[in-house]
Amino acid sequence: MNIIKFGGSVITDKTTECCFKPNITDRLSDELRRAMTPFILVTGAGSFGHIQAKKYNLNNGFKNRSQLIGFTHTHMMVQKLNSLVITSLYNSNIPAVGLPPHAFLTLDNHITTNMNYQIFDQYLKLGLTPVTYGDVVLDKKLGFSICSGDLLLQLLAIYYKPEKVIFVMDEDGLYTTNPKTDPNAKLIKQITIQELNGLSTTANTYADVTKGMQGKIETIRRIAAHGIDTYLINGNLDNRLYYTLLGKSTTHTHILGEHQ
Ligand code: IP8
Repeated sequence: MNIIKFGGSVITDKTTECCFKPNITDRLSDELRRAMTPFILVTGAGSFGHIQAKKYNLNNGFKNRSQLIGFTHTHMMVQKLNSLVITSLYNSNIPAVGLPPHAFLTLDNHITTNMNYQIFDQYLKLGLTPVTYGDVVLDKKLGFSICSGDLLLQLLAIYYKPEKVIFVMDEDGLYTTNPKTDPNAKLIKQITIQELNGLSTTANTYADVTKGMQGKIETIRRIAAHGIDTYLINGNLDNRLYYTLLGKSTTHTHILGEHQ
């Protein structure tokens, strides 16, 4: 089994509120269908969540009642994105089910306190692909806060110990420096966690409420510590996901899980 995250920057246009990318999502769904390997899908919120969560300052918790309508708006939009992704999978004949995080997980000052894995177990057993996503959730200390797709991916990876964790992003993988600003940036094909530690300070960062690339590296570290391999791939290009799923040679970054 594999655990895959469709990044918000791949399946949405992050510069325009609630702008879905149907063609890319449909092609990725088709690659998943062709690969014929069981998986859990997590999606980022992209422009269906980050713009709204920032506007209502949701990640810092409940401060006043005027945020509540922002909670609902953000929740509505990420749910809408989930429905668009499920529809895309459905059109590729992949039986899937949307699992909203606020219904199976709670946080306490951003830390997970309660996560219902049984709901994933049961759907997987039936042959249904769980599709979950970054959302606003209850937070014991803060009232509510953001649960990112990366946190979900990390929790699910540690629980299921998948063969591969795959981040589908809008770049070819991890670079030696920020490829958006440095023309000499070089793609890293394979890296150990020890090597990655030396790189983290130069990593690219995006204006996300959930920390972007910097947070992703922290997530990858935690996943690798459990001996799980992570791949960073470009979802904008044909067959990168398909070949990675099949273990065939393609362009990506492979972060090796730590094996004691
Ligand atoms: O895009 C963020 O999830 P992410 C969720 O995976 C919201 O960081 C609601 C902004």
